[in-house]
Amino acid sequence: MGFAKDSFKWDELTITRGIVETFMSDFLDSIDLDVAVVGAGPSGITAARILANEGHKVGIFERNLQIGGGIWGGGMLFPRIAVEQEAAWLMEEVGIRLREWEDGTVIADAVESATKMTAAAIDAGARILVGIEAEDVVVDDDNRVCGVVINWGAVSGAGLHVDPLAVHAKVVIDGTGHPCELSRLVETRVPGACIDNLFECIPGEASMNARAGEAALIENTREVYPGLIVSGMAANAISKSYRMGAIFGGMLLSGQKAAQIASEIVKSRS
Ligand code: 48F
Repeated sequence: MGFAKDSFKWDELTITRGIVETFMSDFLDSIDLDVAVVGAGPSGITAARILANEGHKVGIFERNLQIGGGIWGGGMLFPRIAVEQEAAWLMEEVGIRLREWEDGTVIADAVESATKMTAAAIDAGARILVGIEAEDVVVDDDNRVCGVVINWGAVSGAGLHVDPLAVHAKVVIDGTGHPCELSRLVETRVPGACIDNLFECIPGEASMNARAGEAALIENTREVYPGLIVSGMAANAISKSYRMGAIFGGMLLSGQKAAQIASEIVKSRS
Protein backbone atom coordinates (compact mmCIF):
# COMPACT_ATOMS: atom_id res chain seq x y z
CA MET A 1 0.00 0.00 0.00
CA GLY A 2 1.46 3.39 -0.95
CA PHE A 3 1.18 5.84 1.95
CA ALA A 4 1.72 9.56 1.35
CA LYS A 5 4.63 10.96 3.35
CA ASP A 6 3.43 14.56 3.65
CA SER A 7 -0.09 14.20 5.00
CA PHE A 8 0.50 14.23 8.73
CA LYS A 9 -2.65 16.07 9.74
CA TRP A 10 -3.78 13.59 12.31
CA ASP A 11 -4.50 14.38 15.94
CA GLU A 12 -5.78 12.43 18.97
CA LEU A 13 -9.31 12.26 17.56
CA THR A 14 -8.04 10.61 14.39
CA ILE A 15 -6.73 7.80 16.58
CA THR A 16 -9.93 7.54 18.62
CA ARG A 17 -12.21 7.45 15.57
CA GLY A 18 -9.92 5.02 13.75
CA ILE A 19 -9.93 2.56 16.61
CA VAL A 20 -13.61 2.77 17.54
CA GLU A 21 -15.04 2.86 14.02
CA THR A 22 -12.94 0.03 12.61
CA PHE A 23 -13.51 -2.17 15.66
CA MET A 24 -17.27 -1.56 15.66
CA SER A 25 -17.50 -2.37 11.98
CA ASP A 26 -15.51 -5.62 12.40
CA PHE A 27 -17.43 -6.51 15.56
CA LEU A 28 -20.82 -6.03 13.89
CA ASP A 29 -19.61 -8.29 11.11
CA SER A 30 -18.99 -11.00 13.75
CA ILE A 31 -22.33 -11.21 15.54
CA ASP A 32 -24.02 -13.73 13.22
CA LEU A 33 -21.57 -16.55 12.69
CA ASP A 34 -21.43 -20.04 11.26
CA VAL A 35 -19.21 -21.15 14.13
CA ALA A 36 -18.38 -19.47 17.44
CA VAL A 37 -15.23 -20.89 19.03
CA VAL A 38 -14.89 -20.13 22.72
CA GLY A 39 -11.30 -20.29 23.93
CA ALA A 40 -8.21 -19.77 21.79
CA GLY A 41 -6.04 -22.63 22.97
CA PRO A 42 -4.41 -24.97 20.44
CA SER A 43 -7.62 -26.92 19.76
CA GLY A 44 -9.76 -23.81 19.34
CA ILE A 45 -7.32 -21.99 17.04
CA THR A 46 -6.78 -25.08 14.91
CA ALA A 47 -10.53 -25.63 14.55
CA ALA A 48 -11.08 -21.96 13.67
CA ARG A 49 -8.29 -21.92 11.08
CA ILE A 50 -9.55 -25.05 9.32
CA LEU A 51 -13.16 -23.82 9.30
CA ALA A 52 -12.18 -20.38 8.04
CA ASN A 53 -10.07 -21.96 5.30
CA GLU A 54 -13.18 -23.85 4.20
CA GLY A 55 -14.98 -20.53 3.86
CA HIS A 56 -17.05 -20.66 7.04
CA LYS A 57 -17.66 -17.48 9.02
CA VAL A 58 -15.84 -18.14 12.28
CA GLY A 59 -15.32 -16.03 15.38
CA ILE A 60 -13.01 -16.91 18.28
CA PHE A 61 -13.87 -15.40 21.65
CA GLU A 62 -10.94 -15.37 24.05
CA ARG A 63 -11.07 -14.00 27.58
CA ASN A 64 -7.38 -13.13 27.70
CA LEU A 65 -5.57 -10.59 25.58
CA GLN A 66 -3.32 -13.19 24.00
CA ILE A 67 -4.12 -16.13 21.77
CA GLY A 68 -2.65 -19.57 22.41
CA GLY A 69 -3.92 -20.71 25.82
CA GLY A 70 -1.61 -23.28 27.35
CA ILE A 71 0.92 -23.19 24.51
CA TRP A 72 2.68 -20.15 25.94
CA GLY A 73 3.66 -21.87 29.18
CA GLY A 74 5.29 -24.83 27.38
CA GLY A 75 6.19 -27.42 29.99
CA MET A 76 6.70 -25.94 33.44
CA LEU A 77 7.51 -22.58 31.80
CA PHE A 78 10.21 -24.11 29.59
CA PRO A 79 8.96 -22.62 26.30
CA ARG A 80 8.89 -25.83 24.24
CA ILE A 81 6.06 -28.18 23.39
CA ALA A 82 6.14 -31.82 22.34
CA VAL A 83 3.95 -33.13 19.52
CA GLU A 84 3.43 -36.65 18.20
CA GLN A 85 4.72 -37.08 14.65
CA GLU A 86 1.26 -38.01 13.35
CA ALA A 87 0.01 -34.52 14.26
CA ALA A 88 3.13 -32.67 13.08
CA TRP A 89 1.54 -31.81 9.71
CA LEU A 90 -0.91 -29.50 11.48
CA MET A 91 2.08 -27.46 12.66
CA GLU A 92 4.06 -27.71 9.43
CA GLU A 93 1.16 -26.35 7.41
CA VAL A 94 1.32 -23.10 9.40
CA GLY A 95 5.11 -22.90 9.03
CA ILE A 96 6.20 -23.94 12.53
CA ARG A 97 9.72 -25.35 12.53
CA LEU A 98 9.97 -28.75 14.18
CA ARG A 99 12.91 -30.55 15.73
CA GLU A 100 12.72 -34.30 15.39
CA TRP A 101 12.88 -35.85 18.82
CA GLU A 102 12.77 -39.36 20.19
CA ASP A 103 10.21 -42.15 20.04
CA GLY A 104 7.94 -40.64 17.39
CA THR A 105 7.78 -37.09 18.76
CA VAL A 106 8.87 -33.64 17.58
CA ILE A 107 9.63 -30.53 19.64
CA ALA A 108 8.57 -26.97 18.77
CA ASP A 109 9.20 -23.54 20.24
CA ALA A 110 6.14 -22.41 22.23
CA VAL A 111 6.33 -18.75 21.16
CA GLU A 112 6.72 -19.68 17.49
CA SER A 113 3.83 -22.15 17.79
CA ALA A 114 1.39 -19.72 19.42
CA THR A 115 2.21 -16.83 17.09
CA LYS A 116 2.24 -18.80 13.82
CA MET A 117 -1.00 -20.63 14.68
CA THR A 118 -2.58 -17.27 15.45
CA ALA A 119 -1.29 -15.63 12.27
CA ALA A 120 -2.50 -18.55 10.16
CA ALA A 121 -5.98 -18.40 11.68
CA ILE A 122 -6.16 -14.66 10.98
CA ASP A 123 -4.89 -15.13 7.43
CA ALA A 124 -7.52 -17.83 6.90
CA GLY A 125 -10.18 -15.26 7.79
CA ALA A 126 -11.09 -16.21 11.36
CA ARG A 127 -12.31 -13.24 13.37
CA ILE A 128 -10.37 -13.09 16.63
CA LEU A 129 -11.98 -11.23 19.50
CA VAL A 130 -9.71 -10.95 22.52
CA GLY A 131 -10.58 -9.73 25.99
CA ILE A 132 -14.10 -11.09 25.49
CA GLU A 133 -15.45 -14.07 27.39
CA ALA A 134 -18.49 -16.25 26.92
CA GLU A 135 -20.48 -16.09 30.12
CA ASP A 136 -23.40 -18.18 28.87
CA VAL A 137 -24.90 -19.80 25.78
CA VAL A 138 -27.95 -18.71 23.77
CA VAL A 139 -30.56 -21.43 23.16
CA ASP A 140 -33.44 -21.57 20.69
CA ASP A 141 -37.01 -22.67 21.41
CA ASP A 142 -35.91 -26.33 21.29
CA ASN A 143 -33.14 -25.58 23.78
CA ARG A 144 -30.53 -26.12 21.08
CA VAL A 145 -27.37 -24.02 21.52
CA CYS A 146 -27.45 -21.26 18.89
CA GLY A 147 -25.00 -18.66 20.16
CA VAL A 148 -22.99 -17.30 23.04
CA VAL A 149 -23.55 -14.56 25.59
CA ILE A 150 -20.48 -12.34 25.73
CA ASN A 151 -18.98 -9.71 27.96
CA TRP A 152 -15.58 -8.14 28.45
CA GLY A 153 -13.27 -10.39 30.44
CA ALA A 154 -12.32 -7.31 32.48
CA VAL A 155 -15.94 -6.93 33.63
CA SER A 156 -16.02 -10.27 35.42
CA GLY A 157 -12.43 -9.70 36.59
CA ALA A 158 -13.53 -6.47 38.30
CA GLY A 159 -16.71 -8.03 39.67
CA LEU A 160 -18.89 -5.42 37.94
CA HIS A 161 -22.58 -5.90 37.25
CA VAL A 162 -22.76 -5.22 33.50
CA ASP A 163 -25.37 -6.88 31.33
CA PRO A 164 -23.89 -8.80 28.42
CA LEU A 165 -24.58 -8.89 24.68
CA ALA A 166 -25.14 -11.97 22.52
CA VAL A 167 -23.95 -13.37 19.20
CA HIS A 168 -25.60 -16.07 17.12
CA ALA A 169 -23.86 -19.09 15.63
CA LYS A 170 -25.06 -22.24 13.88
CA VAL A 171 -22.76 -24.21 16.13
CA VAL A 172 -20.52 -23.43 19.11
CA ILE A 173 -17.21 -25.06 20.03
CA ASP A 174 -16.25 -25.30 23.70
CA GLY A 175 -12.47 -24.92 23.58
CA THR A 176 -12.18 -23.55 27.10
CA GLY A 177 -9.62 -26.11 28.28
CA HIS A 178 -9.52 -27.77 31.69
CA PRO A 179 -12.54 -25.94 33.22
CA CYS A 180 -14.82 -26.93 30.25
CA GLU A 181 -16.76 -23.76 31.03
CA LEU A 182 -19.40 -23.83 28.31
CA SER A 183 -20.28 -27.46 28.92
CA ARG A 184 -20.69 -26.70 32.62
CA LEU A 185 -22.92 -23.75 31.77
CA VAL A 186 -25.10 -25.94 29.56
CA GLU A 187 -25.32 -28.53 32.32
CA THR A 188 -26.33 -26.04 34.95
CA ARG A 189 -28.52 -23.65 32.97
CA VAL A 190 -30.16 -25.35 30.01
CA PRO A 191 -33.35 -27.15 31.07
CA GLY A 192 -33.16 -30.89 30.41
CA ALA A 193 -29.49 -30.85 29.40
CA CYS A 194 -28.52 -33.98 31.34
CA ILE A 195 -28.24 -36.38 28.42
CA ASP A 196 -27.15 -39.94 29.31
CA ASN A 197 -25.95 -38.53 32.62
CA LEU A 198 -23.07 -36.94 30.73
CA PHE A 199 -23.54 -33.56 32.32
CA GLU A 200 -25.10 -34.69 35.57
CA CYS A 201 -21.79 -34.34 37.29
CA ILE A 202 -19.07 -33.04 35.00
CA PRO A 203 -16.12 -34.66 36.68
CA GLY A 204 -12.91 -32.93 35.48
CA GLU A 205 -9.97 -34.80 34.05
CA ALA A 206 -8.18 -37.70 35.67
CA SER A 207 -4.52 -37.66 36.78
CA MET A 208 -1.76 -37.76 34.22
CA ASN A 209 -1.33 -40.61 31.77
CA ALA A 210 -0.06 -38.80 28.69
CA ARG A 211 -0.47 -41.60 26.12
CA ALA A 212 -3.93 -42.64 27.33
CA GLY A 213 -5.04 -39.00 27.59
CA GLU A 214 -3.92 -38.23 24.05
CA ALA A 215 -5.62 -41.35 22.72
CA ALA A 216 -8.92 -40.57 24.47
CA LEU A 217 -8.98 -36.97 23.29
CA ILE A 218 -10.01 -37.69 19.73
CA GLU A 219 -12.90 -39.93 20.72
CA ASN A 220 -14.03 -37.43 23.36
CA THR A 221 -14.18 -34.64 20.77
CA ARG A 222 -17.85 -34.65 19.77
CA GLU A 223 -21.16 -32.82 19.75
CA VAL A 224 -22.02 -33.25 23.42
CA TYR A 225 -25.26 -31.34 23.31
CA PRO A 226 -27.25 -30.12 20.29
CA GLY A 227 -25.29 -27.19 18.86
CA LEU A 228 -22.33 -27.60 21.24
CA ILE A 229 -19.09 -29.38 20.28
CA VAL A 230 -16.38 -29.92 22.82
CA SER A 231 -12.69 -29.86 21.83
CA GLY A 232 -9.27 -30.07 23.43
CA MET A 233 -8.79 -30.50 27.17
CA ALA A 234 -12.45 -29.66 27.76
CA ALA A 235 -13.32 -32.88 25.90
CA ASN A 236 -11.21 -34.97 28.27
CA ALA A 237 -12.39 -33.02 31.31
CA ILE A 238 -16.07 -33.77 30.74
CA SER A 239 -15.21 -37.42 30.13
CA LYS A 240 -12.87 -37.89 33.09
CA SER A 241 -10.10 -38.96 30.75
CA TYR A 242 -6.45 -38.48 31.66
CA ARG A 243 -4.50 -35.24 31.48
CA MET A 244 -1.34 -35.31 29.41
CA GLY A 245 0.79 -32.25 30.19
CA ALA A 246 2.94 -30.56 27.56
CA ILE A 247 2.27 -32.86 24.59
CA PHE A 248 -0.03 -31.14 22.11
CA GLY A 249 -0.66 -33.39 19.12
CA GLY A 250 -3.98 -34.54 20.55
CA MET A 251 -5.11 -30.91 20.94
CA LEU A 252 -4.41 -30.18 17.29
CA LEU A 253 -6.12 -33.36 16.06
CA SER A 254 -9.05 -32.63 18.38
CA GLY A 255 -9.34 -29.18 16.80
CA GLN A 256 -9.30 -30.78 13.37
CA LYS A 257 -12.07 -33.22 14.37
CA ALA A 258 -14.13 -30.44 15.96
CA ALA A 259 -13.83 -28.50 12.69
CA GLN A 260 -15.06 -31.52 10.69
CA ILE A 261 -18.09 -31.98 12.95
CA ALA A 262 -18.85 -28.24 12.95
CA SER A 263 -18.57 -28.06 9.17
CA GLU A 264 -21.14 -30.84 8.76
CA ILE A 265 -23.53 -29.15 11.20
CA VAL A 266 -23.17 -25.79 9.45
CA LYS A 267 -23.89 -27.41 6.07
CA SER A 268 -26.94 -29.22 7.48
CA ARG A 269 -28.30 -25.93 8.85
CA SER A 270 -27.60 -23.73 5.82
O1 48F B 1 -6.48 -24.62 27.90
P1 48F B 1 -6.27 -24.17 26.51
O2 48F B 1 -4.88 -24.05 26.02
O3 48F B 1 -7.19 -25.07 25.54
P2 48F B 1 -6.97 -26.46 24.79
O4 48F B 1 -7.07 -26.20 23.34
O5 48F B 1 -5.46 -26.88 25.07
C1 48F B 1 -5.03 -27.40 26.30
C2 48F B 1 -3.52 -27.25 26.39
O6 48F B 1 -3.14 -25.91 26.27
C3 48F B 1 -2.93 -27.77 27.68
C4 48F B 1 -2.83 -29.22 27.68
C5 48F B 1 -1.92 -29.84 26.66
O7 48F B 1 -1.69 -31.09 26.97
O8 48F B 1 -3.44 -29.86 28.48
O9 48F B 1 -3.64 -27.28 28.78
O10 48F B 1 -7.86 -27.45 25.41
O11 48F B 1 -6.94 -22.74 26.28
C6 48F B 1 -8.25 -22.48 26.64
C7 48F B 1 -8.50 -21.00 26.40
O12 48F B 1 -9.86 -20.72 26.66
C8 48F B 1 -9.96 -19.45 27.30
C9 48F B 1 -8.75 -19.40 28.20
O13 48F B 1 -8.41 -18.07 28.52
C10 48F B 1 -7.69 -20.08 27.32
O14 48F B 1 -6.99 -19.16 26.53
N1 48F B 1 -11.25 -19.45 28.01
C11 48F B 1 -11.64 -20.26 29.02
N2 48F B 1 -12.91 -20.00 29.35
C12 48F B 1 -13.33 -19.01 28.54
C13 48F B 1 -12.27 -18.65 27.68
C14 48F B 1 -14.56 -18.31 28.38
N3 48F B 1 -15.63 -18.57 29.16
N4 48F B 1 -14.65 -17.35 27.44
C15 48F B 1 -13.58 -17.05 26.66
N5 48F B 1 -12.38 -17.68 26.76
